[in-house]
Amino acid sequence: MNGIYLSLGSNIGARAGNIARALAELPEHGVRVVGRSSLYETEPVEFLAQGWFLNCVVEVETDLAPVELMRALLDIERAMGRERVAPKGPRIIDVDILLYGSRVVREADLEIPHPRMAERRFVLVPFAEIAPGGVHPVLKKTVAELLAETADRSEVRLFS
Ligand code: PH2
Ligand code: MG
Ligand code: MG
Repeated sequence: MNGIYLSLGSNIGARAGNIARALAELPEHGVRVVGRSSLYETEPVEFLAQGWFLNCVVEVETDLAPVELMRALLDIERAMGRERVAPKGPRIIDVDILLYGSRVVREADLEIPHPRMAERRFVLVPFAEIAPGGVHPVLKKTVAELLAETADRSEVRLFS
């Protein structure tokens, strides 16, 4: 069965430290990290006039329902002082739900699977590192297939 997967990104300040802090906060909210990808340095997409990001994907376990999980992630972002300057613009931390098992959620404030995940190498490359066989429940394709087929050509490099 599909697990629950989150994408983390940061392109302001101590990027690796920001991601580490968000990961450390997850257990305080009832979210256990059971797998994580490497960190990748990634070219900004969609909103281009901003610095490169660090991104990773983690697998988690939680009893929180999708909306509760989203609220917990927003709490973590707020506690870390995230300001929403521009949509898709620079941010200290961004934590998004990619997949929640095979659940499909289509609400105004929450969409799962993440609506743009198939168009983003900064998601698909780290995702394929930890779960190439994860299945997108709407597109009915694996993460490895989505990565092979994506039209996105933006750069994603292993960060060391
Ligand atoms: N997040 C965005 C928009 N663009 N580009 C990269 N490389 N990484 C991101 O996390 C990212 C982005 C909106 O959430
Ligand atoms: Mg977000
Ligand atoms: Mg996002």
